[in-house]
Amino acid sequence: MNSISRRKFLKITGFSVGAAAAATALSPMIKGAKKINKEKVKGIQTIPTYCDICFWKCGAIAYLKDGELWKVEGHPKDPLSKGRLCPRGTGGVGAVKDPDRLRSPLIRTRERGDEVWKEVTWEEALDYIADKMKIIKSRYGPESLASFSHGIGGNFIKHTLKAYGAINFAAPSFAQCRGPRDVGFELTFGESIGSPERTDIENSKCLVLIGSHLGENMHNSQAQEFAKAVGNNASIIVVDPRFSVAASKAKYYLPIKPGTDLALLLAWMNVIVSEKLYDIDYVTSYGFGFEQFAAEISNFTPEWAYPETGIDPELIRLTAREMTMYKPATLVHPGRHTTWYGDDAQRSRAIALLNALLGSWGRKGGFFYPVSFSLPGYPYPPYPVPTKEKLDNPGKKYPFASEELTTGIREATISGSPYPIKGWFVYATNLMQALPNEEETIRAIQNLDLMVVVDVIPSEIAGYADVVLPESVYLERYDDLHMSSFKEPFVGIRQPVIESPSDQKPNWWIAKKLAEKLGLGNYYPWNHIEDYLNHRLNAGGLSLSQLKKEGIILGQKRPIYFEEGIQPEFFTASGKIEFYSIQLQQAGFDAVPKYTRPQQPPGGYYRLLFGRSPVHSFSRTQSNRILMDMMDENEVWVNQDVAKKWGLKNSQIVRLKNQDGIVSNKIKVKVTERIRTDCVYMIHGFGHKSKMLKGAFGRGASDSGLITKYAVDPLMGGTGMNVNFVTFETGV
Ligand SMILES: Nc1nc2c(c(=O)[nH]1)N[C@H]1C(S)=C(S)[C@@H](COP(=O)(O)OP(=O)(O)OC[C@H]3O[C@@H](n4cnc5c(=O)[nH]c(N)nc54)[C@H](O)[C@@H]3O)O[C@H]1N2
Ligand SMILES: Nc1nc2c(c(=O)[nH]1)N[C@H]1C(S)=C(S)[C@@H](COP(=O)(O)OP(=O)(O)OC[C@H]3O[C@@H](n4cnc5c(=O)[nH]c(N)nc54)[C@H](O)[C@@H]3O)O[C@H]1N2
Ligand code: SF4
Ligand SMILES: [Mo]
Repeated sequence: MNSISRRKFLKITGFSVGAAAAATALSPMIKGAKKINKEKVKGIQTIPTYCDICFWKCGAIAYLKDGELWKVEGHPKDPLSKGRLCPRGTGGVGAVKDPDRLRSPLIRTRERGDEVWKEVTWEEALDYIADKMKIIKSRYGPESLASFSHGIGGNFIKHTLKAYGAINFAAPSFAQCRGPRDVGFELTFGESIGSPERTDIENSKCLVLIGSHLGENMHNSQAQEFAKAVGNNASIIVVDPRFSVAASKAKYYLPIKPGTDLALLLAWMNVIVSEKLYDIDYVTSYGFGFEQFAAEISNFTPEWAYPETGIDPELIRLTAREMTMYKPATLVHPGRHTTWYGDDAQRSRAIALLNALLGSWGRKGGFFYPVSFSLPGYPYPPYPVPTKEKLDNPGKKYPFASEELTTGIREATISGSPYPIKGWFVYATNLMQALPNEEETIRAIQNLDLMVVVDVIPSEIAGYADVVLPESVYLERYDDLHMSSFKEPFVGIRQPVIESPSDQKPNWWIAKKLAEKLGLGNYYPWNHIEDYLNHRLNAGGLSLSQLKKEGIILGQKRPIYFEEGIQPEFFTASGKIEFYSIQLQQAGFDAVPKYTRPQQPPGGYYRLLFGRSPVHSFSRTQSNRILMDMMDENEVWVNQDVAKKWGLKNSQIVRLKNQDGIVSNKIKVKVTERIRTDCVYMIHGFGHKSKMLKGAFGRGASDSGLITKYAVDPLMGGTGMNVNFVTFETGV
């Protein structure tokens, strides 16, 4: 542990006991996990790699003891992990030994969704897929095969599909996650936030968290930097209908009425502008349309916002002034999972504008300018020229969508318009849990001639596949080079630490073999991924053997703030920070964000909110036995007054029923003062329906199942999912 003690770090997670227990629970060796060369080396071996339990990609060091996988720790040289993994990364070794893992390729023998399979060889599985892909290409054209993937592991699969002629690719990280935020910031500063986020939390003197539940949201660097900021006595302001772990560290906690954040943001800006507390030099030098903006927000006083948000006008004034006291080292965190209410890109734009008033963009303690290592791509032959356009956003219905829309591809698959989609190739994304309205996803799948899923466990989406391909987990494989943009440039490697226990294969092998079967072998001029990696590294004067040994190679540090010499440059239409957006106005949207009151729950119903557990990732870790030991089901948080009204006791088992009559699995009630009376809250990712996922099946309830309704963001097509209401069924 460097700058902060492990104890303090765990404390920030709000999971001190459990996470500490995880660290000790790891000591027993993971039996059956073979080491990479067959004869067992006595003693301790260390092999650097990077974590894949979530998409943060922390640099890690895997330890083998007498040839058996023992534990994984953070890589001290890695700018993201700084030598420490989060509880999920530490428990990542449990993914290797998950008894529910997929072991061999499977072909469906009954209806889609029945989960009845025959085991086949890789030859049979890939021949089956290649034959169907050839038929789709000849009947409909290669554009009619769409692909969904999430994470770096999808790179080679995408390469094969692009070589085949596919053009429709999407990930849930845009329309179900950070899309609105990135669009809101692009429209304002001309650049997006990116992942890992360009937020300089550790140097913030005042940190404003709007929903961002850092400490439960365990993105490692952010959680560590948050611990640092707390340690430095930064002033923390948390806005959340639920008293989160972050709220427990806050100087000011604002228990906002869900869905009204835009009203609060407008009122904060109203105070800052009317009291002339903004960074006048910054706004004058870099701002565009400030006068019009100031005029538009002049009516949105704290008194106006009070009945909307439930936040006392004096508290709004106090917190607005607090932010300006520390400017420009005040960071209003842009959030990440921002698909909430359908007005999300405009809410994110309001967050961007508030930061602009505080002068935090490009400044220390605000938003830094990320830097990255750069290596040329592998020189492949060009991909075929498409004859059709992408179909996820026909006619630019969502004019500001800057990435592809998963839900757009789903819609086109259902309607067959603008052209039919006949195949889905799904890599590492559990669409049944990630997309809202599961029934629509099933309807789309029923229109397909081919549905392939590459996964490590039998997820819900795998249950709907024609062919399931079992992948080696991250500790058993190579992946592409890791060169995220962050505070300093670096290149990291993922390399096999142990062998796969059964017939699982890495994505690069699957992608290359499939390409060969499709007659596209010329797109893989290399024999083994090591040749590919070495080729790319050599182009930058590095070598694979060096990177395999060191795990991380750092590049030259470069300036990341205006103060350090970064030239302020804004890639917006006006070349300035757009307080007033002519682009939005011309497209028929509000040039300055406006607030619309969200629909309220009917009597006896509560808004369904959801978030993260510090010890799980989405719907992917619930069968990991080490992480299960810390949390094996979710609970529904219910305010104590609401519980009283319904006669609910702590740990009582209920079902939740939503506005459309959908009823959840059984779930335990957590009676608490820590949430408002108009909403309930649960951790996402539980309530698995896949029978083959024995460890997680039926444990807890699924928020995804209850999200039948969603509000589409008119600017960029994101799916706001906080618009569902639930009531209790107690007679269970
Ligand atoms: N209801 C609801 N929906 C949500 C969210 C929510 O909170 N609630 N969150 C949204 C957000 S923010 C995001 S980013 C998305 C996330 O959406 P996804 O990225 O789809 O997340 P998961 O549900 O974990 O699905 C990941 C899948 O990849 C598989 N997998 C894990 N490791 C590997 C591997 O090494 N190789 C392969 N081939 N497969 C692997 C897992 O078993 C799992 O089936 O979901 C979004 N949707
Ligand atoms: N441990 C762990 N960490 C993760 C992940 C994981 O799976 N596991 N996933 C990662 C990913 S991809 C993402 S996108 C992030 C998601 O994490 P974040 O972006 O931090 O948070 P959200 O999921 O948007 O929001 C959840 C919080 O918002 C609050 N909230 C709900 N409605 C409202 C509202 O109307 N107003 C306000 N102000 N607050 C509201 C909830 O009470 C909750 O505290 O987490 C990342 N970190
Ligand atoms: S944040 Fe945690 S789970 Fe995600 S990559 Fe880092 S250590 Fe792994
Ligand atoms: Mo996300």
